[in-house]
Order: sequence, then C-alpha cells, then structure tokens
Amino acid sequence: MLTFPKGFLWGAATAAHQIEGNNTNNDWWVKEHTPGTAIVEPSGDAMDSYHRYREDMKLLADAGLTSYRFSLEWSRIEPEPGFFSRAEIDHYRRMVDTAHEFGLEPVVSLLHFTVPQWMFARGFWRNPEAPSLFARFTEAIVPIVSEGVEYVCTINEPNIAAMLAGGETASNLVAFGLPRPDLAVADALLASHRASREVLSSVSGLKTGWTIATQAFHSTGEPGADETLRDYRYSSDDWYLENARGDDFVGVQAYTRTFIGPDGPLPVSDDVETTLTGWEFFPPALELGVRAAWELSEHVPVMVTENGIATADDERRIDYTDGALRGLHAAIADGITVLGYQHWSALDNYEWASGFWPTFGLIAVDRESFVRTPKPSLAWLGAVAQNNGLPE
Ligand code: GCO
Repeated sequence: MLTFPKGFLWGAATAAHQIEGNNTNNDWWVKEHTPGTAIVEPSGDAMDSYHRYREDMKLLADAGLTSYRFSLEWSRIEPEPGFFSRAEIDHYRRMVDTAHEFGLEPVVSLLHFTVPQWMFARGFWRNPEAPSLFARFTEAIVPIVSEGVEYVCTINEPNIAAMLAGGETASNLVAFGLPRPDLAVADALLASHRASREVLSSVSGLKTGWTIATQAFHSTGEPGADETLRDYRYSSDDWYLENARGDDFVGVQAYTRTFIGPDGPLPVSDDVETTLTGWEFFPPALELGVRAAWELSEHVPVMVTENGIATADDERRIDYTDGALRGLHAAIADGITVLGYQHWSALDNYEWASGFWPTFGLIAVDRESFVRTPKPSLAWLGAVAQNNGLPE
C-alpha cells in the first residue's frame, strides 16, 4: 500500500456560483447575461445545490470521503454594502453543521471568483477599500466558521483573478497563456487575504490560507525560453506561493502543464492527449505544484484544494487521479507536509465561460430533474479514502 499520513483529509471541492443556482446578485450573473461575451451559456439553476447541498454531502460521505470544500457566496451574504443577511449566514452555518452530521470536515472558501454587483460597480479589487470591504465581510461570516471549522480558504486563485482583471472572462484559458497579471490587483488581493486572515486570527483553532492555481511549466529549450519561463512563472504562480509564507496552510490547485517558448506560453500541441477543456492530460502536475508550493512558501503545510479532469470518460478520470495521487504520495514520502486532497469536483457543474459541458464531477447531475448519479470514480476515490492509500 502507498499509505497517506494519519488524519489525511479525502474530499471533493465545489464553488458556490458553479453549483448553487440563481446567484442573481453577483458580477458573473451580469456577465452571463451580457450579449457579446465569450460566455457560452448562463448559469441559471446550475445544480440547484443551494437547496440540495444535503444530498450532495450525503453522497460524498456515503462513498467514504471525509471532507468537503465549498464556498460562501458573498453576494447572498452581503447583498447591499454593509447589510448582512442573517438568513444567508444561517444557511451557510447549516452547511457546516450538515458536513459534521455526515462526518465530513468542512473546508470553507470565503471567495471563489464572484463578488456582489455593488462591489463590482465600485471597482472590484481596484477599489482602494477592497481589503477593508473584504475584512468587513470576513467579520460578518465569523459565526459560520467560529465552531467546527479548521480550514478556511480566503481567496481562491488570486493569481487567476489578477490575470482576469486584464479583461478576460474565461477562467479556463489558463492553459493557453493568459495575459500578464495586473500587479496592482495582485497587491490588493494579497492585502485582502491578509486583512481577512487577521480577522480570522481571533477564532481559535482555525487555519487560513489562500489557494493558488499552479501550472507545471516546461521550457521548449529554445534560446531565451528558460528566461521567459522563469519570469512568467514568477508573476503567474511563484509570487503567490512565496506570499503564503507565514500562513497556516497553502492551497494548491493543479491540473495540467504549459510549455513556454521565448515569447511566452504555447498552445497545447496536437500530439498530446487532451481533456474536454483542451488541457494536456498530465497527472504529474499535482506533484510538481505541491513541491513548488512547499519550497517557495518555506514549508507551509499544503492542502490540495483542487485537482481533477474534465472528461466524459470516467475511467480516464480514475486514471488521471490515480496518477496524480501517486505523485502526491512521492512528495509526502520526501517529507512534504500535505494535509489533504480535495478533488475538483464533487459534481458536474458550471465551468464558467465554458458553460456546463466540461464535466469535472465525481457525480453526474441531470440538468432537467437535478437527479444526482454517482460515477464509478466517486466509489473509487471513496475506497482510496477508506484505505487511506492506494495499492502499490
Ligand atoms: C478555477 C476554479 C474552478 C474551476 C476548475 C476547473 O480554476 O477556475 O477554481 O472554479 O472550475 O479549476 O477549471
């Protein structure tokens, strides 16, 4: 057996806007209904998980998983600036309690890309008040995480958010070479993360971190490519991993690799196997991301907060995950502290600009009836969780 550390968390991850449905008060909802964007379809009811979270969690727990990562929807909790909805705070607190009822450790993300429309209208991360607005939101949600929550992710993929601030909308463009990050936005994200961490430091036993989209970057070896790679990698990933120093954990999200030539990232080559999102099928991305995070953060414990594959072929999902976990085990065997693995994703869901068709889920969801059907990969991952390891 390739055994994982005692107490290792085995879970699956989601994000509010991708599964809840009818998040009509956030910036994405507006974008989805704006003609002429690259967004292929609106999120609509999504997976109706706002109402069906209990069923979702039960399926994960019944399969043998031990944790669940989900996010709070800021636009529900603070629909108008400074007004906090008691009912929505209670809703998310019930989610935490439900996770415990099913024996799942809740891993709570405070912000997974979407913000209230009023925040967007006020300049989003470019508003100099962004860190204090995010800290005020964090204060309001303390009742959700004040008991029974050990892991809080402040900001999801600040590195992608800083790139998207350049005007792009498709989060899945990451493998094809996004524009350079907006550095002012990156600074605002870091300040917001730290402000939120400061608020949460008053909650005993709670650990905070931000979750970084890591890429396995490989140089083409052409003249100048190595320098471009170093530079590109620093601004897209490494700066964020370095700034996890001093945090309680760092979230690593890893899916694929990108080749870098002298002029920057290259499109995925025709001769490699790709997934539904067009990314290279490359399970070692996880191990590489975890090693980079450990080194650059100067040994902050790692939580794998996302790793997975968009595919219609569930056997490929199992192959991919098996490969990724073997690499993760090798990193742990070398002395890296890894707290858990949250597979992306629990359910097939709304993949942002790409719409619903790239299926990342361990559970299929019928878009008409919302009936959930666990895939074999869920049972497979549940068995890994129960064995706390993989056969050698
Ligand atoms: C992101 C997110 C997820 C994605 C997942 C697959 O990267 O945009 O954290 O919301 O759905 O990574 O692309």
